[in-house]
Formats: sequence, structure tokens, C-alpha cells
Amino acid sequence: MGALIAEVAWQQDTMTTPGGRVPLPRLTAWPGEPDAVYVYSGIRNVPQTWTPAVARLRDAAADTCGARFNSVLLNRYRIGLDSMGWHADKEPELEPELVIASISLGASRTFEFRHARTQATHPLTLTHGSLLVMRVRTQLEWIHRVPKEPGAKGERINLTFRWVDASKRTRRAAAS
Ligand SMILES: O=C(O)CCC(=O)C(=O)O
Repeated sequence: MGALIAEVAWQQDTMTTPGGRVPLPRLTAWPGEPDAVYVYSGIRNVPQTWTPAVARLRDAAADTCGARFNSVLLNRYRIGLDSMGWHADKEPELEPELVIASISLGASRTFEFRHARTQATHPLTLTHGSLLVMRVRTQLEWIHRVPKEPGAKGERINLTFRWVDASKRTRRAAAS
């Protein structure tokens, strides 16, 4: 975790709210292959180069999942009030049959799934070293979030390894 904090070029992105643009309640980074450009929440992420620690985790996740990954979204939750709101990872760059591998390091935090139709909610505790494997197809029926937990102590870093095909966004835009 120390290597990730030191090696990665963390950024403070902003998001649009009814009151204007505000800082995201977490730091982020997007390492990957040069062509793995990924757009979410209006933020265009151009990949940074892989760092040694991120590449080691990518290879371990790829071996365990029997998958390959060309990019990763890192989220750094500095305190319990850092969080991520309800969303699904179903951007056009993501292939529905592929896998997203989510590795958590540092402080344990609650991760919640909510079913889009029934609203049923399933909380999980993601502990240090855990691997959560989601198919992109999961994202069609479920949304997920990391809620604020004022009592949570210590930093947490989450890495979601993905396979992104930036040309799918371009093709979809051209077809519409
Ligand atoms: O921090 C987490 O466990 C969730 C990250 C996440 O939802 C995402 O990268 O889309």
C-alpha cells in the first residue's frame, strides 16, 4: 500500500452537482495501456504508465481470474468520509462479458450492491487483500457504492482492473 501511495500520480477530480463543480470525495488514478482511454461521469481519463506495484497486482488479478486487463481505476479513500456514490460500471468502452477485478487494500470498508428493479441491498465488507470479481453484465442489473462511514479508521485503496476498448465509445457516438 505504501508503494501505491508513493508511486501513483494521484489526482483530485471534480464532479458536477446542482451547486456547481465540487471535488470528488476521494483521490483517483487511471494507469493502463496508452490506448485505454476511459470516460466516466464526464471525466476523460487518459492512462498514466503502469507503476511496478500496480503492474504486480494486475498480473496477480489476471492469473486468479483467468482474464486480461489493460487498465485500472484506483480510488483512494483517505478517511471514512471519503466515498463513492451509487453507480454501475457500464460505459460503452466495457464489454458486458468481461470481468472487472476489484482488489482492496488497507482499511475495511462496506461495499453495497443494490438491485436496480427490486431495490434489494446487499452489503459486503471488503477487507485488506480481498478480491471481488464482477462481470460487466452484473452492472446491467445492479448498482453499487462505498458509503461514507464516519467511524472507519485509516486509508483504503481500491483497484478495479478492467479491459477497455475506447473505439467502442467512438463507434457508438458515430452511430447515434
Ligand atoms: O472502492 C470500491 O470498492 C468500489 C470502486 C468502484 O465502485 C469502481 O471503481 O467503480
